[in-house]
Amino acid sequence: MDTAGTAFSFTKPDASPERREFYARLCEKNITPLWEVLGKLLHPSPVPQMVPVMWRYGEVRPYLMDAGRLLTEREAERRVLVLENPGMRGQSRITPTLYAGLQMILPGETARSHRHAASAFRMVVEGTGAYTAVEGERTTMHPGDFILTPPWTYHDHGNPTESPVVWLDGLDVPLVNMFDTGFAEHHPEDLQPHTIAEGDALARYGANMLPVDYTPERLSSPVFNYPYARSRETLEQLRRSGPLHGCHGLKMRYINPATGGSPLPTMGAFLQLLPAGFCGEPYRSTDATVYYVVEGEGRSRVEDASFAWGARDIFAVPSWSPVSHEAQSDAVLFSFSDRPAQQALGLWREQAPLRA
Ligand code: GTQ
Repeated sequence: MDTAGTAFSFTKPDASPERREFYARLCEKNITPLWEVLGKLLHPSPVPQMVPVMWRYGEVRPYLMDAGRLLTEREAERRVLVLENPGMRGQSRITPTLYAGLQMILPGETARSHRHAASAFRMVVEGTGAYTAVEGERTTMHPGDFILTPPWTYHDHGNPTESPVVWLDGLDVPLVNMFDTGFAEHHPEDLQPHTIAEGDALARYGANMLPVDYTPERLSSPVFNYPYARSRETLEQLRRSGPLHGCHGLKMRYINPATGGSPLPTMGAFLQLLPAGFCGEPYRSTDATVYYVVEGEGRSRVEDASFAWGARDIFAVPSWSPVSHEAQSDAVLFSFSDRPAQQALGLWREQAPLRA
Protein backbone atom coordinates (compact mmCIF):
# COMPACT_ATOMS: atom_id res chain seq x y z
CA MET A 1 0.00 0.00 0.00
CA ASP A 2 1.14 3.53 -0.75
CA THR A 3 1.59 5.60 2.40
CA ALA A 4 1.29 9.37 1.93
CA GLY A 5 4.57 11.06 2.94
CA THR A 6 5.50 14.51 4.19
CA ALA A 7 7.39 16.96 1.96
CA PHE A 8 11.09 16.18 1.74
CA SER A 9 13.37 18.79 3.24
CA PHE A 10 16.97 18.64 4.36
CA THR A 11 19.16 21.14 6.22
CA LYS A 12 22.92 20.96 5.85
CA PRO A 13 24.77 20.24 9.11
CA ASP A 14 26.87 23.19 10.33
CA ALA A 15 30.39 23.22 8.95
CA SER A 16 32.89 23.49 11.85
CA PRO A 17 36.55 24.27 11.01
CA GLU A 18 37.36 20.62 11.64
CA ARG A 19 34.60 19.44 9.28
CA ARG A 20 35.72 21.95 6.63
CA GLU A 21 39.25 20.67 6.84
CA PHE A 22 37.88 17.12 6.39
CA TYR A 23 35.82 18.17 3.34
CA ALA A 24 38.95 19.76 1.82
CA ARG A 25 40.85 16.50 2.21
CA LEU A 26 37.94 14.63 0.55
CA CYS A 27 37.79 17.18 -2.25
CA GLU A 28 41.38 16.43 -3.25
CA LYS A 29 40.40 12.81 -3.78
CA ASN A 30 37.29 13.61 -5.87
CA ILE A 31 34.96 12.73 -3.01
CA THR A 32 32.05 14.77 -1.65
CA PRO A 33 30.04 14.17 1.54
CA LEU A 34 26.43 13.52 0.61
CA TRP A 35 25.04 15.79 3.35
CA GLU A 36 26.70 18.79 1.62
CA VAL A 37 24.85 18.17 -1.67
CA LEU A 38 21.73 16.22 -0.74
CA GLY A 39 19.45 19.25 -1.07
CA LYS A 40 20.50 19.54 -4.73
CA LEU A 41 19.94 15.84 -5.43
CA LEU A 42 16.53 15.15 -3.89
CA HIS A 43 13.58 17.52 -3.88
CA PRO A 44 9.93 17.14 -2.96
CA SER A 45 9.04 17.79 -6.63
CA PRO A 46 10.92 18.57 -9.88
CA VAL A 47 13.14 21.69 -9.92
CA PRO A 48 13.54 22.43 -13.64
CA GLN A 49 16.20 24.77 -14.99
CA MET A 50 13.88 25.06 -17.95
CA VAL A 51 11.48 28.02 -17.95
CA PRO A 52 8.17 28.60 -19.75
CA VAL A 53 8.84 30.37 -23.05
CA MET A 54 7.16 31.28 -26.34
CA TRP A 55 8.44 32.13 -29.82
CA ARG A 56 6.12 33.97 -32.19
CA TYR A 57 6.55 32.71 -35.72
CA GLY A 58 6.13 36.24 -37.08
CA GLU A 59 9.24 37.28 -35.16
CA VAL A 60 11.38 34.28 -36.09
CA ARG A 61 10.49 34.06 -39.78
CA PRO A 62 12.54 37.12 -40.83
CA TYR A 63 15.61 35.54 -39.18
CA LEU A 64 15.05 32.38 -41.20
CA MET A 65 15.00 34.48 -44.37
CA ASP A 66 18.20 36.27 -43.23
CA ALA A 67 19.82 32.86 -42.75
CA GLY A 68 18.69 31.98 -46.27
CA ARG A 69 20.55 35.00 -47.65
CA LEU A 70 23.67 34.42 -45.60
CA LEU A 71 24.28 30.67 -45.94
CA THR A 72 23.56 27.93 -48.41
CA GLU A 73 21.93 24.73 -47.21
CA ARG A 74 25.11 22.89 -48.22
CA GLU A 75 27.31 25.09 -46.02
CA ALA A 76 24.98 24.71 -43.06
CA GLU A 77 24.32 20.93 -43.56
CA ARG A 78 20.85 21.86 -42.29
CA ARG A 79 19.74 25.52 -42.21
CA VAL A 80 18.19 25.53 -38.77
CA LEU A 81 17.66 28.15 -36.10
CA VAL A 82 17.75 26.28 -32.81
CA LEU A 83 15.14 27.26 -30.20
CA GLU A 84 17.02 27.41 -26.91
CA ASN A 85 15.25 27.51 -23.61
CA PRO A 86 16.32 30.70 -21.76
CA GLY A 87 16.95 28.63 -18.61
CA MET A 88 19.48 26.43 -20.45
CA ARG A 89 21.25 28.68 -22.99
CA GLY A 90 24.16 27.31 -24.98
CA GLN A 91 23.00 23.71 -24.76
CA SER A 92 20.71 23.41 -27.79
CA ARG A 93 17.85 22.29 -25.57
CA ILE A 94 14.23 23.41 -25.55
CA THR A 95 13.49 20.99 -22.70
CA PRO A 96 16.05 19.10 -20.60
CA THR A 97 15.97 16.12 -22.98
CA LEU A 98 14.81 17.56 -26.31
CA TYR A 99 16.06 19.76 -29.10
CA ALA A 100 13.85 21.89 -31.36
CA GLY A 101 14.68 24.09 -34.31
CA LEU A 102 13.08 25.76 -37.29
CA GLN A 103 14.55 24.53 -40.57
CA MET A 104 14.25 26.49 -43.81
CA ILE A 105 15.00 25.18 -47.27
CA LEU A 106 14.98 27.44 -50.31
CA PRO A 107 13.66 26.62 -53.79
CA GLY A 108 15.97 24.24 -55.60
CA GLU A 109 18.00 23.30 -52.52
CA THR A 110 18.62 19.83 -51.12
CA ALA A 111 19.91 18.82 -47.69
CA ARG A 112 22.38 15.96 -48.05
CA SER A 113 21.61 12.48 -46.80
CA HIS A 114 22.82 11.46 -43.36
CA ARG A 115 21.79 9.37 -40.40
CA HIS A 116 22.25 9.57 -36.65
CA ALA A 117 21.46 7.70 -33.46
CA ALA A 118 19.10 10.49 -32.42
CA SER A 119 15.42 10.23 -33.32
CA ALA A 120 13.96 13.14 -35.28
CA PHE A 121 10.64 14.33 -36.58
CA ARG A 122 9.39 17.28 -38.61
CA MET A 123 6.19 19.25 -38.13
CA VAL A 124 5.63 21.17 -41.36
CA VAL A 125 5.07 24.89 -40.76
CA GLU A 126 5.01 26.63 -44.12
CA GLY A 127 5.04 25.63 -47.79
CA THR A 128 3.71 22.65 -49.70
CA GLY A 129 5.69 20.39 -51.99
CA ALA A 130 9.10 19.96 -50.38
CA TYR A 131 10.01 16.40 -49.50
CA THR A 132 11.81 14.32 -46.90
CA ALA A 133 13.24 10.99 -47.99
CA VAL A 134 13.66 8.22 -45.42
CA GLU A 135 15.31 4.89 -46.22
CA GLY A 136 14.56 5.07 -49.95
CA GLU A 137 11.04 6.56 -49.84
CA ARG A 138 10.09 10.18 -50.38
CA THR A 139 7.15 11.88 -48.80
CA THR A 140 5.74 15.23 -49.90
CA MET A 141 5.30 17.77 -47.11
CA HIS A 142 2.14 19.76 -46.38
CA PRO A 143 1.60 22.14 -43.45
CA GLY A 144 0.70 20.17 -40.32
CA ASP A 145 2.18 16.87 -41.55
CA PHE A 146 4.07 14.96 -38.86
CA ILE A 147 7.06 13.20 -40.44
CA LEU A 148 9.47 10.79 -38.71
CA THR A 149 13.11 10.00 -39.21
CA PRO A 150 13.70 7.07 -36.86
CA PRO A 151 17.13 6.50 -35.31
CA TRP A 152 19.86 5.45 -37.77
CA THR A 153 17.74 5.87 -40.91
CA TYR A 154 19.21 7.81 -43.85
CA HIS A 155 17.26 10.97 -44.54
CA ASP A 156 17.56 13.94 -46.87
CA HIS A 157 15.32 16.82 -47.75
CA GLY A 158 14.62 18.74 -50.96
CA ASN A 159 12.56 21.72 -52.08
CA PRO A 160 11.58 21.51 -55.75
CA THR A 161 8.95 24.27 -55.30
CA GLU A 162 9.12 28.01 -56.00
CA SER A 163 8.85 29.12 -52.36
CA PRO A 164 10.79 28.67 -49.11
CA VAL A 165 9.62 25.74 -46.99
CA VAL A 166 9.87 25.75 -43.21
CA TRP A 167 9.37 23.02 -40.67
CA LEU A 168 9.89 22.46 -36.96
CA ASP A 169 12.49 19.80 -36.15
CA GLY A 170 12.24 17.85 -32.90
CA LEU A 171 15.13 15.60 -31.88
CA ASP A 172 16.14 13.71 -28.73
CA VAL A 173 19.78 14.80 -29.12
CA PRO A 174 20.23 16.00 -25.50
CA LEU A 175 18.95 12.66 -24.20
CA VAL A 176 21.11 10.62 -26.59
CA ASN A 177 24.16 12.69 -25.70
CA MET A 178 23.47 12.39 -21.99
CA PHE A 179 23.83 8.62 -22.44
CA ASP A 180 26.95 9.20 -24.61
CA THR A 181 25.28 7.11 -27.30
CA GLY A 182 25.52 9.59 -30.19
CA PHE A 183 26.74 8.39 -33.61
CA ALA A 184 26.28 10.03 -37.02
CA GLU A 185 27.42 9.45 -40.61
CA HIS A 186 26.85 10.72 -44.13
CA HIS A 187 25.36 8.61 -46.88
CA PRO A 188 28.04 7.79 -49.47
CA GLU A 189 25.98 9.74 -52.02
CA ASP A 190 24.63 13.26 -51.68
CA LEU A 191 21.05 12.08 -51.92
CA GLN A 192 20.03 8.49 -51.27
CA PRO A 193 18.48 6.62 -54.22
CA HIS A 194 14.68 6.54 -54.24
CA THR A 195 13.88 2.88 -54.46
CA ILE A 196 10.38 2.81 -52.98
CA ALA A 197 7.26 4.45 -54.46
CA GLU A 198 5.89 7.45 -52.56
CA GLY A 199 3.01 6.47 -50.29
CA ASP A 200 4.18 2.88 -49.81
CA ALA A 201 4.69 3.05 -46.04
CA LEU A 202 1.37 4.72 -45.34
CA ALA A 203 -0.54 2.23 -47.49
CA ARG A 204 1.32 -0.77 -46.09
CA TYR A 205 1.25 0.13 -42.40
CA GLY A 206 -1.14 3.04 -41.97
CA ALA A 207 -4.51 1.71 -43.08
CA ASN A 208 -5.42 -0.42 -40.05
CA MET A 209 -3.79 -3.42 -41.69
CA LEU A 210 -0.29 -4.90 -41.62
CA PRO A 211 1.41 -7.21 -44.08
CA VAL A 212 0.48 -10.74 -43.02
CA ASP A 213 4.02 -11.74 -42.10
CA TYR A 214 5.05 -8.40 -40.67
CA THR A 215 7.53 -8.43 -37.83
CA PRO A 216 8.79 -5.04 -36.64
CA GLU A 217 12.35 -4.23 -37.76
CA ARG A 218 12.81 -1.40 -35.28
CA LEU A 219 11.22 0.22 -32.25
CA SER A 220 9.91 3.16 -34.32
CA SER A 221 6.75 3.33 -36.38
CA PRO A 222 6.93 1.88 -39.90
CA VAL A 223 4.69 4.80 -40.99
CA PHE A 224 6.80 7.91 -41.46
CA ASN A 225 4.31 10.52 -42.64
CA TYR A 226 1.16 11.18 -40.65
CA PRO A 227 -0.66 13.56 -43.04
CA TYR A 228 -2.40 16.47 -41.37
CA ALA A 229 -5.45 16.12 -43.59
CA ARG A 230 -6.18 12.72 -42.03
CA SER A 231 -5.47 13.74 -38.44
CA ARG A 232 -7.51 16.92 -38.78
CA GLU A 233 -10.44 14.98 -40.22
CA THR A 234 -10.29 12.64 -37.23
CA LEU A 235 -10.53 15.55 -34.80
CA GLU A 236 -13.42 17.04 -36.78
CA GLN A 237 -15.30 13.74 -36.77
CA LEU A 238 -14.76 13.22 -33.03
CA ARG A 239 -15.87 16.67 -31.93
CA ARG A 240 -19.35 15.71 -33.15
CA SER A 241 -19.46 12.73 -30.80
CA GLY A 242 -17.67 14.33 -27.84
CA PRO A 243 -17.16 14.49 -24.92
CA LEU A 244 -14.39 17.03 -24.40
CA HIS A 245 -11.79 16.49 -21.69
CA GLY A 246 -11.81 19.32 -19.13
CA CYS A 247 -8.08 19.99 -19.56
CA HIS A 248 -7.19 18.73 -23.02
CA GLY A 249 -10.27 19.37 -25.14
CA LEU A 250 -10.05 16.58 -27.69
CA LYS A 251 -6.53 15.16 -27.55
CA MET A 252 -5.11 12.25 -29.53
CA ARG A 253 -1.66 10.74 -29.51
CA TYR A 254 0.25 9.66 -32.59
CA ILE A 255 1.04 5.94 -32.54
CA ASN A 256 3.19 3.26 -34.03
CA PRO A 257 0.35 1.31 -35.70
CA ALA A 258 2.18 -1.98 -35.23
CA THR A 259 2.34 -1.70 -31.44
CA GLY A 260 0.05 1.08 -30.27
CA GLY A 261 3.12 2.62 -28.67
CA SER A 262 4.75 5.94 -29.44
CA PRO A 263 5.91 6.70 -33.00
CA LEU A 264 9.53 7.04 -31.84
CA PRO A 265 11.07 5.23 -28.86
CA THR A 266 11.85 8.36 -26.85
CA MET A 267 9.41 10.96 -28.16
CA GLY A 268 5.64 11.13 -27.96
CA ALA A 269 3.54 13.45 -30.10
CA PHE A 270 -0.01 14.64 -29.72
CA LEU A 271 -2.67 16.59 -31.61
CA GLN A 272 -5.54 18.31 -29.84
CA LEU A 273 -8.56 20.31 -30.86
CA LEU A 274 -9.75 23.14 -28.63
CA PRO A 275 -13.13 24.29 -29.91
CA ALA A 276 -13.81 28.05 -30.00
CA GLY A 277 -14.66 29.22 -26.48
CA PHE A 278 -12.93 26.26 -24.78
CA CYS A 279 -11.60 27.21 -21.35
CA GLY A 280 -9.52 24.35 -19.98
CA GLU A 281 -8.67 23.36 -16.42
CA PRO A 282 -5.03 23.28 -15.30
CA TYR A 283 -3.08 20.07 -15.80
CA ARG A 284 0.51 19.05 -15.13
CA SER A 285 2.79 16.17 -15.97
CA THR A 286 6.48 15.38 -15.60
CA ASP A 287 7.18 15.45 -19.34
CA ALA A 288 8.25 18.98 -20.30
CA THR A 289 6.22 19.68 -23.43
CA VAL A 290 6.67 21.75 -26.57
CA TYR A 291 3.50 23.05 -28.25
CA TYR A 292 3.15 24.18 -31.85
CA VAL A 293 -0.03 25.97 -32.89
CA VAL A 294 -1.24 24.46 -36.14
CA GLU A 295 -4.43 26.52 -36.37
CA GLY A 296 -6.40 29.10 -34.44
CA GLU A 297 -5.93 31.61 -31.69
CA GLY A 298 -5.99 31.33 -27.95
CA ARG A 299 -4.06 31.59 -24.74
CA SER A 300 -2.17 29.19 -22.50
CA ARG A 301 -1.26 29.88 -18.91
CA VAL A 302 1.89 28.22 -17.64
CA GLU A 303 2.58 28.97 -13.97
CA ASP A 304 2.63 32.81 -13.90
CA ALA A 305 3.20 33.20 -17.64
CA SER A 306 0.37 33.80 -20.07
CA PHE A 307 1.03 33.11 -23.75
CA ALA A 308 -1.42 34.57 -26.25
CA TRP A 309 -0.79 32.49 -29.35
CA GLY A 310 -1.75 32.32 -32.99
CA ALA A 311 -1.04 29.94 -35.82
CA ARG A 312 2.61 28.77 -36.12
CA ASP A 313 3.68 30.04 -32.69
CA ILE A 314 5.68 27.72 -30.43
CA PHE A 315 5.72 27.55 -26.63
CA ALA A 316 7.23 25.23 -24.08
CA VAL A 317 6.02 24.03 -20.67
CA PRO A 318 8.47 22.72 -18.02
CA SER A 319 8.03 19.52 -16.05
CA TRP A 320 5.29 19.67 -13.43
CA SER A 321 4.25 23.24 -14.34
CA PRO A 322 0.49 23.64 -14.40
CA VAL A 323 -0.75 24.50 -17.90
CA SER A 324 -4.25 25.50 -19.00
CA HIS A 325 -5.47 26.33 -22.50
CA GLU A 326 -8.18 28.63 -23.81
CA ALA A 327 -9.28 28.95 -27.42
CA GLN A 328 -10.75 32.07 -29.04
CA SER A 329 -11.34 30.35 -32.35
CA ASP A 330 -11.25 26.63 -33.15
CA ALA A 331 -7.63 25.78 -32.44
CA VAL A 332 -5.38 22.79 -33.10
CA LEU A 333 -2.26 22.26 -31.00
CA PHE A 334 0.48 19.81 -31.89
CA SER A 335 2.76 18.91 -28.99
CA PHE A 336 5.68 16.63 -28.24
CA SER A 337 7.67 15.45 -25.24
CA ASP A 338 9.86 12.64 -23.90
CA ARG A 339 6.85 10.94 -22.29
CA PRO A 340 7.55 7.47 -23.77
CA ALA A 341 11.08 7.53 -22.37
CA GLN A 342 9.81 8.50 -18.92
CA GLN A 343 7.11 5.85 -19.08
CA ALA A 344 9.56 3.14 -20.13
CA LEU A 345 11.61 4.00 -17.04
CA GLY A 346 8.63 4.17 -14.70
CA LEU A 347 9.12 7.88 -14.01
CA TRP A 348 6.15 9.57 -15.67
CA ARG A 349 3.47 11.24 -13.52
CA GLU A 350 0.51 13.46 -14.29
CA GLN A 351 -1.99 15.36 -12.18
CA ALA A 352 -5.43 16.76 -12.89
CA PRO A 353 -7.38 18.23 -11.33
CA LEU A 354 -4.75 20.10 -9.33
CA ARG A 355 -5.22 20.43 -5.61
CA ALA A 356 -4.98 23.98 -4.27
O1 GTQ B 1 17.07 17.43 -40.75
O2 GTQ B 1 18.43 15.83 -40.34
O3 GTQ B 1 17.32 20.39 -36.82
O4 GTQ B 1 20.27 16.17 -38.54
C1 GTQ B 1 19.19 18.98 -36.55
C2 GTQ B 1 19.93 17.91 -36.98
C3 GTQ B 1 17.69 18.68 -38.37
C4 GTQ B 1 17.94 16.92 -40.06
C5 GTQ B 1 18.08 19.36 -37.25
C6 GTQ B 1 19.54 17.21 -38.12
C7 GTQ B 1 18.41 17.61 -38.82
